[in-house]
Amino acid sequence: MTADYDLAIIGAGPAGLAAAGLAAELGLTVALLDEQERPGGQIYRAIETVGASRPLAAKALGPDYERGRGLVDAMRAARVDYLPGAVVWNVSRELAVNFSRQGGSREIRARHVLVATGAMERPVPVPGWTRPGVMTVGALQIMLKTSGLVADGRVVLAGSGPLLLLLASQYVEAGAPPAAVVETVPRARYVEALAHLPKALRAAGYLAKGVRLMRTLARAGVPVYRGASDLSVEGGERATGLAFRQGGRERRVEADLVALHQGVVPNQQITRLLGCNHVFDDGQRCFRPVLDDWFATSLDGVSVAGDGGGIGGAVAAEHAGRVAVCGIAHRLGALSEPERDARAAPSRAALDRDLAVRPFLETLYRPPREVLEPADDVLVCRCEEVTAGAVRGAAALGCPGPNQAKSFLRCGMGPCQGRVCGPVVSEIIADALGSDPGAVGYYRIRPPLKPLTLGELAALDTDTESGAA
Ligand SMILES: Cc1cc2nc3c(=O)[nH]c(=O)nc-3n(C[C@H](O)[C@@H](O)[C@H](O)COP(=O)(O)OP(=O)(O)OC[C@H]3O[C@@H](n4cnc5c(N)ncnc54)[C@H](O)[C@@H]3O)c2cc1C
Repeated sequence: MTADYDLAIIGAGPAGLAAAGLAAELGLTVALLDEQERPGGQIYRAIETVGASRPLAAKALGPDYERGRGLVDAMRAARVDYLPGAVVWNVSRELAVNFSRQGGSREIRARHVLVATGAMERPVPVPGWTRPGVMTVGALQIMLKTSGLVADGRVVLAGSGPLLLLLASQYVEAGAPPAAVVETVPRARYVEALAHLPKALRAAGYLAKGVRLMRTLARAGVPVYRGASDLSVEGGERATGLAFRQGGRERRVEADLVALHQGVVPNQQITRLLGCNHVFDDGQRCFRPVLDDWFATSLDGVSVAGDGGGIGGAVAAEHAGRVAVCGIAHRLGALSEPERDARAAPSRAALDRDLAVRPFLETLYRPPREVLEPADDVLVCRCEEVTAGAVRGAAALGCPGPNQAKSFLRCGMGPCQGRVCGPVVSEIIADALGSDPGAVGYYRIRPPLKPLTLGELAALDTDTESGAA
């Protein structure tokens, strides 16, 4: 089988952009595919358009956002076949990549595939989370970046993680301070996280940024409720408030919109589809693909860089993209072993420095049990309307894992293909069986990864021997 490209990169966030630029510089032929219409990924979403058309959003998004401009400009200047609006719905073990674009479907073949598909927000299945008027914090940030929009009315942000505080402060800068921030980090967790502080100081910039964000909220007079638990979105046809417990007291804040967040987890759809080995990372409380020192997976010819390989943040994603490309270029014969090592050394050192803050953050922001194992009447699979109780019931009947739960309940079989409920279904079954998610496993993922019309499928332009669909 002849390849169209040396390297196909899926995802044009910091990992994919940095990888594409370096790969082209090393003489590899590169295709860079992303379902978004513009490069930048999650963090640098709309970076090319935001300044000119939405100056307010640009100011609100802050200096870290600006870092993306250099990455995007370098990719644009490099010899890279950049394919925006390309939704990848299948990758075969023979390294054929199928994607929908402009109403049709295409296939490209590569000698190596780099998966740089980033992270997704962890589901936050608290009572009432499916009511109209509830969104995720990430979704609010997407509105701000792509359209310069802030939500109307009283916005309450609830949960934990750096993105929660970041968006709250971006809302302040945009002139729309949230009505309240409700943080679920227990007080004891701060003490526990202190053990990791000396190491975290190697990446002190992140700690300073956290302090800055909190100061911004304090200056704007945003009420911050700390140590909250038992979150529940109240309302009838739509959300009207958020109830929670704090310091042994029941509390309630009025809201027109509640935005929930409990950190992000790797997007593992493509590596699962390819049958790569995965491991459950207890520190990050999520599955991630098993990777070697060069970010290669267990399947020859497939690597992963960025948050898709384990959560490290945007700057780490960029460095990982470059290290991965050095490994790929060596595998494809474009770099000798000493050249590979020398070329990767600065990025590897920067990556190590940047990741030093992770144990601190992971300890502080470990998701609470009430989100990992929600109450029986809470919906966990929104597509097929399956509750946590139904999943527990299936486990009690002998269902040993998420794939069997699919046949019992259809959970994970809707349009999102388990992306939303996957992490929580594994947690619930593991807890019900007195096991751990690593042992009960995760959904088996099948193509198409994303909804695909028959017209797009019929238009598939391919001459593969293996067959694409
Ligand atoms: C909603 C959201 C907002 C975030 N905002 C911030 C922030 O403001 N600041 C911060 O520090 N961190 C933020 N993060 C964390 C963030 O993911 C960064 O750590 C960083 O963007 C990771 O870079 P990456 O290159 O690994 O992936 P990403 O930047 O996520 O890029 C992955 C790209 O892959 C594309 N992709 C995924 N699946 C497919 C497919 N099947 N076909 C085609 N393309 C695909 C996506 O469209 C995306 O552009 C956010 C995360 C989320 C989920």
